Amino acid sequence: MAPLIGVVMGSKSDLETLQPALDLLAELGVAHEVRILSVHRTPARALDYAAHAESRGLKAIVAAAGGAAHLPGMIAAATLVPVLGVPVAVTVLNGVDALLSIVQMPKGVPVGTLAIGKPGAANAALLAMQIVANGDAALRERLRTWRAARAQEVIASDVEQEKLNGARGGV
Ligand code: RP5
Repeated sequence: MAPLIGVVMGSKSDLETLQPALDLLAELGVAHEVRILSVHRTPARALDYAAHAESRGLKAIVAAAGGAAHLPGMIAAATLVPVLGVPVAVTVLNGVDALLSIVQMPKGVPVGTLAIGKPGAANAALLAMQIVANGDAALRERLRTWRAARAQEVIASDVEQEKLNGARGGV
């Protein structure tokens, strides 16, 4: 099946950070592809990918990078497919450098910026799927079920905690 979501990163070393995104895309059954594209080491390949994203049918691109982190912005500059940026913590600045780089896109070329690291990667995948779900009712229902299950986990923890409180005769 043709990919609907592209997951791109500046280096193979970013892959571990992106794993939660890939796991969610697989769990929710959304066709996706993974590419290693560096805008400072392989600029032509990165821009070619962005230039053909729309015609290839991609509906959203998750773009992750660390350090100066210009990949999401450069991809966004070459396509109208929504780009969701994930800052990766790889330098002594622990991802704050990448966060500021990605979030501070100048007016006119937006990059939706998520949190640093694995939580941001997971949320980027969820947001990308929510974009796809605008035209896919079945996917929207899978996302609804997934989110309800997360709520159920918290409720189960709270019920367990209430039992402990009761056993102690109150906190
Ligand atoms: C960025 O530089 C990449 O996104 C990666 O986070 C960082 C380090 O890359 P490697 O030196 O591990 O290839 O472009």
